[in-house]
Amino acid sequence: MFLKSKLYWLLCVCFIMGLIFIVKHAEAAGSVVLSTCENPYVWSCGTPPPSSVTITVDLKDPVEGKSSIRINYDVTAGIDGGWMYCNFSTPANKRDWTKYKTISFYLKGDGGDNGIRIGLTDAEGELFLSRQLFEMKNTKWEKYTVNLAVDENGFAPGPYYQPNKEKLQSPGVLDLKEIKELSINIEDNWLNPKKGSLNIDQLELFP
Ligand SMILES: [Ca+2]
Ligand SMILES: [Ca+2]
Repeated sequence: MFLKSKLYWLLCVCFIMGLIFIVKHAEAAGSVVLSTCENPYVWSCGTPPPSSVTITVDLKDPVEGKSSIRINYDVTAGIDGGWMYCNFSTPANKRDWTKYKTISFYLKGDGGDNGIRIGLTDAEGELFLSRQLFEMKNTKWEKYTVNLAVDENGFAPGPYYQPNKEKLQSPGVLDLKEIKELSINIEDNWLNPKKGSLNIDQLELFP
């Protein structure tokens, strides 16, 4: 009897663990990796001279694979105190994100006072920025997750680069059907120096 009940409970535990494994596995299978950050050429960056921004692969200490993407920026001497932009053109370009609820990525800062916001441009050209400012004070890898929605843990309409609202079909609505662009937007602390570096790795969408 004792042996029988022991076997029963053992089978129960195995069954539950099996279920947990299947559920976890199913979730992982439903995610999609946007970038493993092994190839710098799918990223494009711009800033007016004499400011500068460069994108390279960093082989030291990646989260996944062989490398992460490293962005070095110096916008100290730029127009209006500097401007920079860094966008991820493919494979985000016109991709249907409607199946996904969150985006995650790994970020490592340089200890400086600046931060980034993740930006999404929808099919109508509307720019949305993550409400959370991801600070560069943290010099260790950290995983961040953002809701793919206009809400407090997600995005808000960006304050600049917006198309004419009257011509839009869904102003203020983040339409995930054709995401044109994923961007990294440096936000400075309004003090000098407006320069530094950051590393980013493993951008992924989750259902
Ligand atoms: Ca990588
Ligand atoms: Ca819209």
